[in-house]
Amino acid sequence: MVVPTYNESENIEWIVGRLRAAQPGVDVMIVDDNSPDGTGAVADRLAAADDAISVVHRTEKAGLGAAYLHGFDVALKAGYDVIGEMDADGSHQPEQLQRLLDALGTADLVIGSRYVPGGSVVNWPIQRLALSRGGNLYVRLLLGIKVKDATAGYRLFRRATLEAIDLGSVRSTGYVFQTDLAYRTLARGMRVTEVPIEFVERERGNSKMSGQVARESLRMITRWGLSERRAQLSRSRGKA
Ligand SMILES: Nc1nc2c(ncn2[C@@H]2O[C@H](COP(=O)(O)OP(=O)(O)OP(=O)(O)O)[C@@H](O)[C@H]2O)c(=O)[nH]1
Ligand SMILES: [Mg+2]
Repeated sequence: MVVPTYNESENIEWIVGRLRAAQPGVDVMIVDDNSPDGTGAVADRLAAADDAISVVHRTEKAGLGAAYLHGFDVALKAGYDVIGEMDADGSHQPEQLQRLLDALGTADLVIGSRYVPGGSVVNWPIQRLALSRGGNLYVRLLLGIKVKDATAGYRLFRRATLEAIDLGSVRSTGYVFQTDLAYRTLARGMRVTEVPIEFVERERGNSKMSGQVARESLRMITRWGLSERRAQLSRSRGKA
């Protein structure tokens, strides 16, 4: 599991401890963007005490997408067959990882979803829920995909999936990165399965969600949606 961190010193030991307890067979890679709050040093201490934990230190905050691309690259080179994503703030419960693992048998990408039956969000203000639901609706309409929670960040990828989706050409850095990867997986004809999770709002530390991150999402989804429509149009002209 790749766990990106930026200023999660209050959370990282707690969440990694829970993950190691819930899934002793799963290795953990913390990817820290030189957090000013010292998260990187806490991560180093955890890694020194447990061979299943490793740390990738990056020089500056460059967004969630960039951190994941770096982590995936290291994990692919290390030979892992299944590579996952999980937030460090407690929103993704390690005790529910088994649900994602169970679904992997028939999927190329498994998404822990808030918006399929049985999924839920705990402690989100109505505005935050509206932004997330609205964003997902926009994604479904513009991209024409059926995924209910395309922005979710609790995931498992098969190695073959990450190898197929051309990570070198990914440009998204904020949360739209998640949508980008789901969209690329579907475009390759690969199977995406959603399993319900209970997403819990962070109790400690600060959100990195920002207007800039939201604007990047809107801009890129619109751009992909328009080129999808153009491709459909030229396909139907070709048939006519
Ligand atoms: N390495 C790295 N990690 C990041 C970056 N931005 C966010 N993260 C991590 O990505 C995960 C998700 O970010 P959050 O700030 O929790 O975003 P969020 O879940 O939408 O916001 P909240 O609802 O407030 O929790 C957390 O583990 C963050 O520490 C970044 O630029 N670099
Ligand atoms: Mg969070």
